[in-house]
Amino acid sequence: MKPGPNDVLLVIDVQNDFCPGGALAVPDGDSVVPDINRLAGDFAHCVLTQDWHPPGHSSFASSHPGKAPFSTVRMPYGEQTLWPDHCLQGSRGAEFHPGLALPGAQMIIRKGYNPAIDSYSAFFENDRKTPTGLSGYLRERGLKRLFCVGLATDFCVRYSAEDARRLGFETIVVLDACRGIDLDGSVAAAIAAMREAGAELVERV
Ligand code: VGL
Ligand code: ZN
Repeated sequence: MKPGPNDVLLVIDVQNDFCPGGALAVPDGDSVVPDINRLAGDFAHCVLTQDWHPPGHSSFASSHPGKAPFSTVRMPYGEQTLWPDHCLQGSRGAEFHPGLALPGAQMIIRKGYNPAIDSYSAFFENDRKTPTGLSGYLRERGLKRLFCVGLATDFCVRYSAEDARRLGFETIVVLDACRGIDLDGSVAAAIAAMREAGAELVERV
Protein backbone atom coordinates (compact mmCIF):
# COMPACT_ATOMS: atom_id res chain seq x y z
CA MET A 1 0.00 0.00 0.00
CA LYS A 2 2.46 2.65 -1.18
CA PRO A 3 1.15 6.20 -0.76
CA GLY A 4 0.44 7.99 -4.02
CA PRO A 5 0.06 11.62 -5.15
CA ASN A 6 -3.56 11.91 -3.94
CA ASP A 7 -2.87 10.47 -0.49
CA VAL A 8 -2.44 12.44 2.71
CA LEU A 9 -1.08 11.50 6.12
CA LEU A 10 -3.42 12.89 8.81
CA VAL A 11 -1.52 13.18 12.09
CA ILE A 12 -4.01 13.54 14.93
CA ASP A 13 -3.25 15.33 18.22
CA VAL A 14 0.33 14.20 18.87
CA GLN A 15 0.65 16.81 21.62
CA ASN A 16 2.46 16.90 24.96
CA ASP A 17 -0.73 16.65 27.02
CA PHE A 18 -1.59 13.31 25.38
CA CYS A 19 1.87 11.88 26.05
CA PRO A 20 3.27 10.44 29.30
CA GLY A 21 3.62 13.26 31.84
CA GLY A 22 0.85 15.27 30.14
CA ALA A 23 -2.51 16.33 31.56
CA LEU A 24 -4.47 13.66 29.65
CA ALA A 25 -1.74 11.15 28.99
CA VAL A 26 -2.55 8.30 26.62
CA PRO A 27 -0.66 5.20 27.80
CA ASP A 28 2.46 4.85 25.67
CA GLY A 29 1.27 7.83 23.59
CA ASP A 30 4.75 9.09 22.73
CA SER A 31 5.69 5.75 21.17
CA VAL A 32 3.87 6.73 17.97
CA VAL A 33 6.31 9.57 17.29
CA PRO A 34 9.14 7.64 15.56
CA ASP A 35 6.63 5.63 13.50
CA ILE A 36 4.88 8.78 12.34
CA ASN A 37 8.17 10.52 11.48
CA ARG A 38 9.21 7.55 9.40
CA LEU A 39 5.82 7.19 7.69
CA ALA A 40 5.74 10.87 6.79
CA GLY A 41 8.78 10.34 4.58
CA ASP A 42 6.60 8.29 2.20
CA PHE A 43 3.90 10.96 1.82
CA ALA A 44 3.82 13.97 -0.47
CA HIS A 45 1.11 15.49 1.75
CA CYS A 46 0.78 15.72 5.50
CA VAL A 47 -1.81 17.52 7.66
CA LEU A 48 -1.84 17.78 11.47
CA THR A 49 -4.60 18.38 13.96
CA GLN A 50 -4.08 20.19 17.26
CA ASP A 51 -6.53 20.01 20.16
CA TRP A 52 -6.81 23.66 21.23
CA HIS A 53 -9.09 24.58 24.13
CA PRO A 54 -9.76 27.91 25.84
CA PRO A 55 -9.65 28.03 29.67
CA GLY A 56 -12.92 26.82 31.18
CA HIS A 57 -13.79 24.71 28.15
CA SER A 58 -17.08 22.82 28.53
CA SER A 59 -15.33 19.45 28.03
CA PHE A 60 -13.31 20.00 31.21
CA ALA A 61 -14.62 18.33 34.37
CA SER A 62 -13.44 21.44 36.21
CA SER A 63 -16.17 23.42 34.42
CA HIS A 64 -18.88 21.17 35.92
CA PRO A 65 -19.00 21.48 39.72
CA GLY A 66 -19.16 18.08 41.41
CA LYS A 67 -18.18 16.17 38.26
CA ALA A 68 -15.05 14.05 38.08
CA PRO A 69 -12.80 13.59 35.06
CA PHE A 70 -13.84 10.64 32.88
CA SER A 71 -17.49 10.88 33.98
CA THR A 72 -20.05 11.96 31.41
CA VAL A 73 -22.59 14.73 31.11
CA ARG A 74 -25.52 15.44 28.77
CA MET A 75 -24.87 18.36 26.47
CA PRO A 76 -27.30 19.83 23.92
CA TYR A 77 -25.43 17.88 21.22
CA GLY A 78 -25.34 14.55 23.11
CA GLU A 79 -23.32 12.72 25.72
CA GLN A 80 -19.92 14.26 26.48
CA THR A 81 -17.06 12.66 28.41
CA LEU A 82 -15.48 15.12 30.84
CA TRP A 83 -11.70 15.42 30.76
CA PRO A 84 -8.98 16.85 32.94
CA ASP A 85 -8.02 20.36 31.75
CA HIS A 86 -5.77 19.76 28.72
CA CYS A 87 -4.37 21.36 25.57
CA LEU A 88 -4.94 24.91 26.71
CA GLN A 89 -4.36 27.36 23.89
CA GLY A 90 -0.76 28.53 23.90
CA SER A 91 0.35 26.16 26.66
CA ARG A 92 3.28 23.74 26.55
CA GLY A 93 0.80 20.88 26.87
CA ALA A 94 -0.85 21.94 23.63
CA GLU A 95 2.42 21.98 21.70
CA PHE A 96 3.24 19.07 19.44
CA HIS A 97 5.52 16.44 20.96
CA PRO A 98 9.07 17.80 20.59
CA GLY A 99 10.19 14.62 18.82
CA LEU A 100 7.64 15.00 16.04
CA ALA A 101 9.63 15.89 12.95
CA LEU A 102 7.27 16.73 10.11
CA PRO A 103 8.92 19.63 8.30
CA GLY A 104 6.85 18.93 5.20
CA ALA A 105 3.46 19.22 6.98
CA GLN A 106 1.25 21.61 5.05
CA MET A 107 -1.68 22.45 7.29
CA ILE A 108 -2.57 22.48 10.97
CA ILE A 109 -6.24 22.19 11.84
CA ARG A 110 -6.99 23.47 15.34
CA LYS A 111 -10.15 22.18 16.97
CA GLY A 112 -11.97 22.44 20.28
CA TYR A 113 -11.65 26.24 20.43
CA ASN A 114 -15.41 26.77 20.73
CA PRO A 115 -15.99 27.01 24.52
CA ALA A 116 -19.43 25.37 24.33
CA ILE A 117 -18.63 22.25 22.32
CA ASP A 118 -15.90 19.66 22.12
CA SER A 119 -14.36 18.57 18.85
CA TYR A 120 -12.85 15.11 18.57
CA SER A 121 -12.99 14.80 14.81
CA ALA A 122 -10.66 16.58 12.42
CA PHE A 123 -13.77 17.33 10.32
CA PHE A 124 -16.63 18.30 12.64
CA GLU A 125 -17.29 19.51 16.16
CA ASN A 126 -19.05 16.99 18.41
CA ASP A 127 -22.47 18.03 17.08
CA ARG A 128 -21.19 16.15 13.98
CA LYS A 129 -22.41 19.13 11.91
CA THR A 130 -20.18 22.20 12.41
CA PRO A 131 -17.27 21.77 9.99
CA THR A 132 -13.62 22.53 10.72
CA GLY A 133 -12.96 23.22 7.03
CA LEU A 134 -10.71 20.20 6.51
CA SER A 135 -12.93 18.42 3.98
CA GLY A 136 -13.05 21.53 1.77
CA TYR A 137 -9.28 21.88 2.01
CA LEU A 138 -8.67 18.25 1.05
CA ARG A 139 -11.19 18.30 -1.79
CA GLU A 140 -9.89 21.53 -3.22
CA ARG A 141 -6.41 20.02 -3.29
CA GLY A 142 -7.62 16.78 -4.86
CA LEU A 143 -6.56 14.68 -1.87
CA LYS A 144 -8.83 11.64 -1.81
CA ARG A 145 -7.27 9.03 0.42
CA LEU A 146 -6.41 9.54 4.09
CA PHE A 147 -4.02 7.61 6.27
CA CYS A 148 -4.93 8.34 9.90
CA VAL A 149 -2.40 8.10 12.74
CA GLY A 150 -2.01 9.59 16.22
CA LEU A 151 -3.93 9.99 19.48
CA ALA A 152 -6.26 8.81 20.75
CA THR A 153 -7.49 5.74 18.85
CA ASP A 154 -10.80 5.71 20.71
CA PHE A 155 -11.62 9.42 20.48
CA CYS A 156 -10.04 11.77 17.97
CA VAL A 157 -8.74 9.08 15.61
CA ARG A 158 -12.04 7.21 15.73
CA TYR A 159 -14.25 10.23 15.03
CA SER A 160 -11.91 11.54 12.34
CA ALA A 161 -11.92 8.20 10.54
CA GLU A 162 -15.70 7.80 10.79
CA ASP A 163 -16.31 11.31 9.48
CA ALA A 164 -13.77 10.87 6.70
CA ARG A 165 -15.74 7.85 5.50
CA ARG A 166 -19.05 9.69 5.86
CA LEU A 167 -17.60 12.45 3.66
CA GLY A 168 -16.54 9.94 1.02
CA PHE A 169 -12.77 9.84 1.56
CA GLU A 170 -10.99 6.53 1.32
CA THR A 171 -9.75 5.99 4.85
CA ILE A 172 -6.97 3.86 6.23
CA VAL A 173 -6.13 3.76 9.95
CA VAL A 174 -2.58 2.67 10.74
CA LEU A 175 -3.02 1.06 14.15
CA ASP A 176 0.70 0.72 14.97
CA ALA A 177 0.94 4.49 14.83
CA CYS A 178 -2.10 5.07 17.11
CA ARG A 179 -2.62 4.65 20.86
CA GLY A 180 -5.87 4.71 22.85
CA ILE A 181 -7.09 6.00 26.22
CA ASP A 182 -9.38 2.94 26.68
CA LEU A 183 -12.28 3.83 28.98
CA ASP A 184 -14.49 0.75 29.51
CA GLY A 185 -13.54 -1.01 26.31
CA SER A 186 -13.59 2.10 24.17
CA VAL A 187 -10.65 0.98 22.03
CA ALA A 188 -12.43 -2.23 20.99
CA ALA A 189 -15.62 -0.23 20.34
CA ALA A 190 -13.67 2.28 18.26
CA ILE A 191 -12.09 -0.42 16.12
CA ALA A 192 -15.50 -1.99 15.47
CA ALA A 193 -17.05 1.40 14.67
CA MET A 194 -14.27 2.45 12.29
CA ARG A 195 -14.50 -0.86 10.47
CA GLU A 196 -18.30 -0.58 10.30
CA ALA A 197 -17.92 2.91 8.81
CA GLY A 198 -15.82 1.43 6.02
CA ALA A 199 -12.36 2.44 7.15
CA GLU A 200 -9.59 0.00 6.39
CA LEU A 201 -7.57 -0.92 9.47
CA VAL A 202 -3.96 -1.94 8.97
CA GLU A 203 -1.20 -2.59 11.49
CA ARG A 204 1.45 -0.75 9.52
CA VAL A 205 2.10 0.65 6.08
C1 VGL B 1 -8.85 13.80 22.69
C2 VGL B 1 -10.09 13.64 24.60
C3 VGL B 1 -10.19 15.01 24.68
C4 VGL B 1 -8.11 13.09 21.61
C5 VGL B 1 -8.95 15.18 22.73
O1 VGL B 1 -7.21 13.70 21.00
O2 VGL B 1 -8.41 11.90 21.38
N1 VGL B 1 -9.43 13.05 23.63
N2 VGL B 1 -9.61 15.78 23.74
ZN1 ZN C 1 -9.59 17.89 24.03
